Amino acid sequence: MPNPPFLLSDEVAEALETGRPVVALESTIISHGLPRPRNLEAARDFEALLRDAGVVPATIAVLDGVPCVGLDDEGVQRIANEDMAKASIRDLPILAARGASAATTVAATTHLAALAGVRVFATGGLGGVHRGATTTFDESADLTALAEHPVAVVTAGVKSVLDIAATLERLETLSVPVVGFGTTEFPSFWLASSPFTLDWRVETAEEVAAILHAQDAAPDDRRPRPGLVVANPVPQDEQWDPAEHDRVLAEAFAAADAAKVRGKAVTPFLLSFIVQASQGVSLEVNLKLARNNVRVAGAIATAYAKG
Ligand code: PSU
Ligand code: MN
Repeated sequence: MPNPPFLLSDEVAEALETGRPVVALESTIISHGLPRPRNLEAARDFEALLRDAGVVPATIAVLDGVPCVGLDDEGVQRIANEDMAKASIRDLPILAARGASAATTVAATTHLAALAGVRVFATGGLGGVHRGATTTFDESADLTALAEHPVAVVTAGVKSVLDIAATLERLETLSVPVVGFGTTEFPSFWLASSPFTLDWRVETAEEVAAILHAQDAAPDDRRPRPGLVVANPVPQDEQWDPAEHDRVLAEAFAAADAAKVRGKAVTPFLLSFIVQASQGVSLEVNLKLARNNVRVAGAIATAYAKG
C-alpha cells in the first residue's frame, strides 16, 4: 500500500464531514518566520483564536514524511522547536521518500488544504515576486499555487521586501482574484497600505463567502480552479512607523546583499534581520497582523459554512 497522500486529524476530519468551519494555518511562519519562543506562543494563539470563534484550526506541516492537516499539541511543539526544512509543493515527494519533516510554505499549505477540502487559509504575508526578479527569476511558488488550487488566503498583502507591483501583475496574469478587505489599497504587511490600488473592495466576511460560493458554482470548464487573495491590512494604529520601516528595510537589503543570500533563504534572512534591527518592533506588528488575518479567516469560514 502506498502511503496516504496526507493525514487528517480527527478534529479536522469530523469538521469537514459535518460541514463545520475550518481554517488552514501554515507552518513556515512558525518554523522560519518567527523567533523562538514567540513562535510556539503564536502557533497556539492562532489555534485558540479560531477555536474560541467556533472554527476548527488545521495547522499544516509534514511530520516524518507525512503531510498532516491538523496537528495535535505535540505536532505544534515540533514545528516550533525542531529545526526543520522549509517545504514548497515540489519538496513533498522527497520528504515522503525520506520520512523527513518540514514546515510548509503558503504554496505547500495551499496544496494540502485543497487536497483535504479546506477552503479558507490564514497566513501572515503571501510570498511574491522578489525585487530583482527580472534577473534572478525569484518568484514565490505561492502565486502559482493560488492559480491552481481553490483556496482563499487571508494575507496582510505582501512584504514590502518584495516587488509589490510585479506581484500584483503576476496575480492578474495567473487569473487569481484579489479583494481588499475594507480597503482599496493593497497592504504591505507591516504597513496598512501601499501605493497600489485594487479593483475590488469588500467590507464583510459574508461578501467574501459569497465570492467563494460563486467560484464553486462556476462552470467546471476552467481547470485548475483558482483561489482568492483576501488582502487584509494591519489596523492603521497597529502598523509599523513608516519612516522606521523604510530605514530598517534598507539596512536589511544591504545585509542580504553583503551576505550573498539567495533563493529560499532570502525571506527568512530578511525577516530575522528586520526583527533584530527593529529591536522587536517588527515582530510585534507581524504577530498583530497575523492574528488579525486569523480572525478574518475564521469569520469567512463561518460565513462560508452557512452556505
Ligand atoms: N511571510 C511572512 N512570514 C513567512 C513567510 C511569508 O511574513 O514566514 C513564508 C511563507 O510561508 C511564504 C514563504 O509562503 O515565506 C515564501 O517564501 P519564498 O519567497 O521563498 O517562496
Ligand atoms: Mn524564492
